Amino acid sequence: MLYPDDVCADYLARGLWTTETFAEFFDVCSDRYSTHTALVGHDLAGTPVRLSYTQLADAATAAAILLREKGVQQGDYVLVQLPNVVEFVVVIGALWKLGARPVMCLPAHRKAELSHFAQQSKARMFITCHTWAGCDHAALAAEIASQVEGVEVLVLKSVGDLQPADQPTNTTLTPANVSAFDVAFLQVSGGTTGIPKLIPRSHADYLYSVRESAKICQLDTQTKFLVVLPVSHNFTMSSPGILGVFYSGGTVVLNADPSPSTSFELIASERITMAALVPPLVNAWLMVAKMRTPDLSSLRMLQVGGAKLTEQLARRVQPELGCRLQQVFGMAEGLVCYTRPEDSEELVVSTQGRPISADDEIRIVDDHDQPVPLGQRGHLLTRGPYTIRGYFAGAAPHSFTEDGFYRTGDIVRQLDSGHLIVEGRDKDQINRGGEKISAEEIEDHLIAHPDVFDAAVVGVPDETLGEKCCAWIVVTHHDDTASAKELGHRLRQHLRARGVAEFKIPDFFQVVTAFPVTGVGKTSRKQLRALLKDHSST
Ligand code: AMP
Ligand code: DBH
Repeated sequence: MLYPDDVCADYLARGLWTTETFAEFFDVCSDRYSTHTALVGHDLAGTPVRLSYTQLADAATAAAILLREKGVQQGDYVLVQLPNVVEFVVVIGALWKLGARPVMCLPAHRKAELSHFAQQSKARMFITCHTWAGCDHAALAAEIASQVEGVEVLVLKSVGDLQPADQPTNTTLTPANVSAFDVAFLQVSGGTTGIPKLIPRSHADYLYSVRESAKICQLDTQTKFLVVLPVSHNFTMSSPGILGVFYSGGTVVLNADPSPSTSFELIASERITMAALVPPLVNAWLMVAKMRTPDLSSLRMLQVGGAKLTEQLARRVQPELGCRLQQVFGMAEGLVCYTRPEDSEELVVSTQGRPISADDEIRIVDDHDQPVPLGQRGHLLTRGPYTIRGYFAGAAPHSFTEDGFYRTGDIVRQLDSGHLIVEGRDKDQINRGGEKISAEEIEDHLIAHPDVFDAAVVGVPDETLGEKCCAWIVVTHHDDTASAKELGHRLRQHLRARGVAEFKIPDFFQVVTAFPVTGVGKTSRKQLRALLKDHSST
């Protein structure tokens, strides 16, 4: 069990949690909203698709039968790496119907991340597509399958591939005997340690956050939600995301192309009411909106999260896009904070919102885990009805306190109203426009190169992305003839060859003969990073 028994019993007794599983959740939604449009988008072949709740449920049932024929069983982990296409929703619905567990890979993940996820989860299958956005995902999946025992590959070309060849006459599936307190799927973490971590989320905890999020965001059957960020990301899935929309009977519109103009066309043609973005995309939307004056009259709420939104950008959203802003500060590990529709303009532009639930326990502490006075900056620790108590397979135990609080790695301060302001972070992570990069992970890859004696990866401020990534390198043999540019080129190729996701490849390389040492002469990587961060930003 993911949460202690007494905690499960308490959340259940108080009605926060229910025993509903995702399979039941999908059935309830399709019964309740049957003919209403659930999903609009394209399939992998580029064919436009519109599915009602009943049609989506039927497609998921058919896909479940197909996947069962291909050997997927209850409890199996299945890597799913798909862009924003209808197949993604059909596949996860199918897996849940079987009581199997999707592993929510991002399209940007490459060999290094995917093989780790496959190994860790002992995945049964890897479901992906052919070439998408220049990446041959089928080849990638084949490579993973050749390295990790027991992984079958299923490459989809269109939504039709999810229909079994002979549709059995009795298409009902035996409901899987699944506990709502058990793992429903694995989210993936941006990570701060050498390897990205898998995040086990249960049916009960996740669906609780989905129901509460849908209420907070006032979703209903009229909601039309535009998905621009990767659909498998925790923000897009659950805050309130596609699941919140399905719970409320609204319509999910998938955009497979993140360019602002495509989004603007969809907002106008589908009468979109809500969209979710990371800060750099807000910037892009504001720029293009100025030039093109699109029809955004249906858009009521623009959610922004994943990285800190500057107050300057936040103030421009309502006047320039004509919709309300909602800041969302969340994490795949659990805790999600929202500014509320009823909050004052000041709170909306200057805070990252307050937690979903009165049962979210927030501790803001100093370096010795002692609480700081209200209003002062400190490390954010949290525990509650939808925050994990541990990573998959017990990884990174130090990310949790003995009494089960998750150490978020964020530095925050809290206002009397409960709203949090994200002031910085204490984790070795770079947040590149919402995409998280573990410094240690990239350093480990760099150090494996023969020319690299030592490496330290730090974030440098960037106007558009918030931060970019800079790798400081001490070379093994200093060679005056080889320029930093050449070395940077070699190291980029080295990282790509090791299968590191493109967004994690440093934007800049700096070559030095030795790393500076701190006042006390220590050269721990953590201190080095702090020191180099100062150098990089001056
Ligand atoms: P992950 O644990 O990979 O899901 O990433 C979650 C992290 O993203 C949080 O711990 C924050 O560091 C960062 N984050 C998410 N939303 C915001 C936001 N609205 N403002 C600032 N940082 C954010
Ligand atoms: O960055 C995140 O991981 C995130 C941001 C907003 C998240 O997981 C969420 C909302 O649920």
